[in-house]
Amino acid sequence: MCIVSRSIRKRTKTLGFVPKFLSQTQASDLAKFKQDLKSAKEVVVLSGAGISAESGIPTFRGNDGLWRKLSCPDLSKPSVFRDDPGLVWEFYHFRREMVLKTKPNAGHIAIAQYEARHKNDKKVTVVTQNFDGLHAKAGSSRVIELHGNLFKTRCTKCNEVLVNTDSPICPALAGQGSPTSNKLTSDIAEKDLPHCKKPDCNGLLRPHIVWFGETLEPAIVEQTDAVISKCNVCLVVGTSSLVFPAAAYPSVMAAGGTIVAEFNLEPTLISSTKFDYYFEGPSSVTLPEALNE
Ligand code: BJW
Ligand code: ZN
Repeated sequence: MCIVSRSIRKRTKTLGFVPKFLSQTQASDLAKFKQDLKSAKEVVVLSGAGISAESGIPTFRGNDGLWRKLSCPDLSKPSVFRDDPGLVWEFYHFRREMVLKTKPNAGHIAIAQYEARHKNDKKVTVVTQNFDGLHAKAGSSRVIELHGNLFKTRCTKCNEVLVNTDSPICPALAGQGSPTSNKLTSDIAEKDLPHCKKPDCNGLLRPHIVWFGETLEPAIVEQTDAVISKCNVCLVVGTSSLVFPAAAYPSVMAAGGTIVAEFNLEPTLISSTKFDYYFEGPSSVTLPEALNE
């Protein structure tokens, strides 16, 4: 399958305006991108939910991104957890159980294999908005998780972060969290939800996920700033580029001279103005084509 690509940097620079998307397939852009990648020493893959869609995990803003008719901004707020932690835990229990059954797809694997092939001549870092752990499962060794991880908990009292892959995470959640139920409140009592095991704490645990209005972990932001400031080529994969600060990184990199290539099913709002390359199609197809030498 040949991927549709559009090279836009030269035109925006010389003409001073953004042309309409070019209509014909330009296979030569793929060759040019591969040439750019060849000379890169530091490569960043900035990924979003689209890369995991073909592993069976719904995207946030796609057609199947609703849970009980609620969208991600309806649920991903600290106030919702304060009001009904049981409801939020049901939502995360459903997602944990679903993700436990998934596997990395050809897109995740192409990135991990590219890193392995270039372990002596390039630094490849994945900066992901996803919290499904599939990049690490595929074998990527440098993964920065901007928005946390479904299989980590954080104590609301002592802030301890722990990995937890228990299924279910607590007995009260067994069989709960159906996405098709009409219930918008939970019957699960707070005392039956996961709690901190430190005897002197016993605080309520929450998913270690960054919700809207919460700041990203300072150490994560620092690590990300360090890799994006040195990056030569960035692949922006499967993100709508609507959520900040992640949405700002490609523009920051492009402004600093990084070559930026977008891989998506459809152009995003910023792709026509900010990026050098646009490769259209499912990332399980476009990434192997772009990364396999
Ligand atoms: C495929 C494909 C295939 C499909 N192949 N492609 C500056 C301006 C305006 C607002 C703000 C700002 N700075 C901060 C804010 C507020 C807010 C924000 O960004 N709001 C916007 C919505 C406007 N940001 C925050 O609150 C952040 N905190 C912060 O900045 O703190 C400081 C601060 C606070 C308040 C004010 C100002 C400063 C935290 C954001 C945390 C987001 N967390 C979530 C949690 C979800 C929880 C859950 O569901 O469990 O993270 S939101 C959700 O969106 C999730 C994702 O990681 C994130 C990004 O989504 P993503 O990955 O892009 O997915 P989709 O679904 O949107 O797109 C999928 C794409 O894939 C599409 O393009 C498809 O076409 C494509 N695709 N199949 C290739 N096979
Ligand atoms: Zn604790």
